[in-house]
Amino acid sequence: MRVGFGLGSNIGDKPANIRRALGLLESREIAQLSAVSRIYRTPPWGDTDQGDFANACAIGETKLSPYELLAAVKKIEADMGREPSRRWGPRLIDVDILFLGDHTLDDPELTLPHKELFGRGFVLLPLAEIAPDLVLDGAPIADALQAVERAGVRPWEEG
Ligand code: PH2
Ligand code: MG
Ligand code: MG
Repeated sequence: MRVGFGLGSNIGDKPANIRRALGLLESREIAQLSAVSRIYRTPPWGDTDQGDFANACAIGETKLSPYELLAAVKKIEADMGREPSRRWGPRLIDVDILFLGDHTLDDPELTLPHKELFGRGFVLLPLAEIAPDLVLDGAPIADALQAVERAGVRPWEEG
């Protein structure tokens, strides 16, 4: 089944953390990735009292069920050394499941598609880069991207 991931980091070597998590998604056979976006530098959203994030998105194929997938990404976060923080606070690595096929799920543990996806330029821009024709919950990603605030979201290299 097709799966989309959103990755974020704002502690340590941020791009390296993103790349390591992407490598673990593949080496642990959680998903076979078919497209990975560039890494973007993004202003902190939701809680602005912290450093910029590195963000990226990836798309692939998985055989795992929603909750197996959730456990697997949580294990990557824990194994990489993520420590508990405040809501929307600093994190070494965050691996979010953005969508899984056409699954819709509204559970405190897991919402599919990801509940805040449509409000977040730091997710929509990298996702649209690799899946410009994606439609989620009936909403074309291109339309969502037009509507969202995405000031300051830029490729990492631009500094
Ligand atoms: N993640 C959050 C809260 N705020 N801001 C940016 N720029 N990037 C993130 O990945 C991010 C955030 C909680 O998941
Ligand atoms: Mg997140
Ligand atoms: Mg998360």
